[in-house]
Amino acid sequence: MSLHHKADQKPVPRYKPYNGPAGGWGALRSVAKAWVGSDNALKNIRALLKTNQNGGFDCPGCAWGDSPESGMVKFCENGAKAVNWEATKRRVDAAFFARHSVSALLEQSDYWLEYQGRLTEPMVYDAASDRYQPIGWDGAFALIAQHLNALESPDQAEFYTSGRASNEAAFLYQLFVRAYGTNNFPDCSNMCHEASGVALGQSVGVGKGTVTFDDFEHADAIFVWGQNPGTNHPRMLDPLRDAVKRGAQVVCVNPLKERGLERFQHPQHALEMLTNGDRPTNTAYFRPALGGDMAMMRGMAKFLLQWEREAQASGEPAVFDHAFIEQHGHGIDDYLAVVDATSWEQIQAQSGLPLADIEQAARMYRKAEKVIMCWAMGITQHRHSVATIQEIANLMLLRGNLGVPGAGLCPVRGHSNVQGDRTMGINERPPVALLDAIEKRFGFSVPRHNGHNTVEAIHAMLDGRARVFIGLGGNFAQATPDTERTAQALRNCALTVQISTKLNRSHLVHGKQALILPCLGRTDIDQQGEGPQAVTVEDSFSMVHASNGQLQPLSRQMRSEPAVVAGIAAATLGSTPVDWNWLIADYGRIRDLIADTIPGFTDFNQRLEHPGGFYLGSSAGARQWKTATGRANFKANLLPDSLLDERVRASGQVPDLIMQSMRSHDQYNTTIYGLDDRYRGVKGQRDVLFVNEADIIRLGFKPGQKADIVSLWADGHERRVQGFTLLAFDIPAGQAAAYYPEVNPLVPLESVGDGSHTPTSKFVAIKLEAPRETGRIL
Ligand SMILES: Nc1nc2c(c(=O)[nH]1)N[C@H]1C(S)=C(S)[C@@H](COP(=O)(O)OP(=O)(O)OC[C@H]3O[C@@H](n4cnc5c(=O)[nH]c(N)nc54)[C@H](O)[C@@H]3O)O[C@H]1N2
Ligand SMILES: Nc1nc2c(c(=O)[nH]1)N[C@H]1C(S)=C(S)[C@@H](COP(=O)(O)OP(=O)(O)OC[C@H]3O[C@@H](n4cnc5c(=O)[nH]c(N)nc54)[C@H](O)[C@@H]3O)O[C@H]1N2
Ligand SMILES: [Mo]
Repeated sequence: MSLHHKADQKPVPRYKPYNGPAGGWGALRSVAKAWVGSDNALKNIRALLKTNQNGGFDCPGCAWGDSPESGMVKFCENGAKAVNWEATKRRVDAAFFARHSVSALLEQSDYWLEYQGRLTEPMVYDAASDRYQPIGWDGAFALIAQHLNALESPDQAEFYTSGRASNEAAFLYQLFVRAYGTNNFPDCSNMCHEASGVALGQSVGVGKGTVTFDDFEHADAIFVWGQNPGTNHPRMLDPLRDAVKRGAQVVCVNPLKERGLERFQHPQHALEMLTNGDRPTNTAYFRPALGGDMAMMRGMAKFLLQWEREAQASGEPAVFDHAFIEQHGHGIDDYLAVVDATSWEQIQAQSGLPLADIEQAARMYRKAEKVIMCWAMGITQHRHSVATIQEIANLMLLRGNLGVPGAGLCPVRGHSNVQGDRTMGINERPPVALLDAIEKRFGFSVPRHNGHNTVEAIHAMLDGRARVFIGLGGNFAQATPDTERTAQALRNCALTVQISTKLNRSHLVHGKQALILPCLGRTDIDQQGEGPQAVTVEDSFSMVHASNGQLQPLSRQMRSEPAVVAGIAAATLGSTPVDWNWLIADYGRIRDLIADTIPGFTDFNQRLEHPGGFYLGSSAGARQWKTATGRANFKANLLPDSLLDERVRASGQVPDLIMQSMRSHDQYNTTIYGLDDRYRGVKGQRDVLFVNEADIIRLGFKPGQKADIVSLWADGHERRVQGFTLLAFDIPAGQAAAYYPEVNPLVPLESVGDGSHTPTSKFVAIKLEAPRETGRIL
């Protein structure tokens, strides 16, 4: 049960298909339990009522936006869990660390670690006692400065960011790091929507989505590719359901029948709840092979081309939007040539779909005047993700589905401010214009060479090329691939610093010296010299708005993220290029600097006063193309020859299954709220592998048995996780699914997206073996 039982009680694992709709009574029941379970019920109810309302705080859950006009209280079951999790009364303080050595804590599960509560005071690792001990803030800042200033080159330090950091924190952080002298900004986005940024930048000149909340009310069709909004973006179910209600098509493409995409009941609609009525959230559902989406899209393009030619021959209205293509497009001939050259056989084999399905999807796309395409991790975490996302753009350009109300591209972001962090300059490959603007405004010469992304940072730490790691949020040790090698990378460091709200494995897998710096979260009141401060965030629709903490912080020793960054900066650089501590007294001063350097933020402080915030705009959404050609580019990518990487084939073994890693309903990334996954029918367990029953039998096992999972990659490393229970599940043959982060040890560090460097978390070639300890129980 979410948060209800203590993390150290052992639950009984169960597995039984879930028959209810998504949302609904099940969600309310789960939230009620979370409230009671956090020991802080009243406080949390007050907090929730303030979430995503003007004057309240931005939900620390996902990056889905809300209509700025509506005053409705907007929160969802999983947003409620996120708020509740942060607003706990439990504390991890000096007494806690005195009780537990780091080696003892390493034996605990991730679930147990985070459940212990909020970090409340700065701590430093003491090797002699293998314990964290208290340290003053000044001492902590001095230690960091000493390490940073001792490095031979600033490029020997890595500065990680997770996507909860506010715009103010992120802006200060990048300013400090660049003034220090490096662009080493590995961030969670490198493991998330990086491919969307790279692909769309080349196709339409901007790495963000082009739609706003209102567009969903005007679309004739909404495609949802590789996304599970019922769990990860529950507030998105409303517009999907409304779309179905008014007769629009909602087309879901997902190998798993995700409950939220099938039926949804709104927990805040009294009538629906009472009658137990639920409404469909989709009108068609296609279940491709893992990584088969691009082939499906290419098939759709091939049908469109065929119909376009037929229309031309018969004089019927055109299928393509010729006026748009003429005025805005570039490269259509090359693109149509590769569409022609792609064989139906390859399309069918790689997509895993019958041609009739692809034809139906193509018809639905053609029939709709205005189309929105949404996607998330099922699309972005593959080797050919950049090409796949460019194929989405190609399809949309063919029919001019860009820059008109009700149509456009919608990469649905993950962390609540991951998009804003990039806008603020958290970017290891920074655009020249950004660097020029910083140089001009602050008068120091910025580093011009590219820095490390997440995977490059791990390699650098493994090889000893990087020796200091600083994490502004997140859980680097668990979120990254190839867990054992990443752990080694962190342990190689001279110093690791984690700026965090909660205890996690990254505090335990540390460098020779290590610091834990406890910070305020989104829900906490942020009191500074000039009064309580608001921070700002940007959602998936490029809306920027303020977030005001509402709850009294648990401890006076916690500091805000901007204050921590300023402290590190002042200790390392003194008062250059800015007076860091003066900025912290009033974040409006940081926003003035943002207004001076980041495009779109002119008069930042004044515009924030508008209720609901302001829209940054989208150049592609306005049909302005900031690409090399100055036009919207059709990208002529070939389908991959084989979805299987050469290095898998070179292992000499044939995979038993291809596995994706995904989120359960009771987690936020590496934060585990509970051991259940309600919509998939799983209770009290996470070490499970979802497999088709026929495959379980074919591989010589029985449903419910345990197996070890080994991944294939020809580099001499063994990658294994042990004792996973095989669940017979409604999943296409040949596929498997398991939970992130439990299976991260299986993702090879070298298995990354072309052009995105994103670990291929949705495509891992695996074999099943009888459990090592026990032998096969047959
Ligand atoms: N409650 C909650 N909310 C969250 C998060 C959380 O952990 N918990 N995480 C946040 C973050 S950082 C992110 S990035 C988002 C993630 O949001 P999602 O992208 O929805 O997250 P995943 O669980 O990784 O789900 C991937 C979905 O893609 C499908 N899929 C996998 N492989 C393929 C494929 O090859 N093709 C297709 N078509 N589908 C595929 C899976 O079956 C699954 O439904 O959510 C954000 N919101
Ligand atoms: N196998 C596999 N791996 C994946 C994925 C996958 O689908 N499969 N998904 C990837 C994706 S999409 C992402 S985004 C990454 C996520 O990677 P991260 O962002 O690094 O991981 P999180 O689990 O979100 O980080 C949780 C920690 O952040 C800290 N925290 C929470 N709130 C705050 C705050 O307000 N401030 C600060 N300073 N700290 C805070 C807490 O200490 C908590 O323990 O993981 C990636 N890894
Ligand atoms: Mo993400």
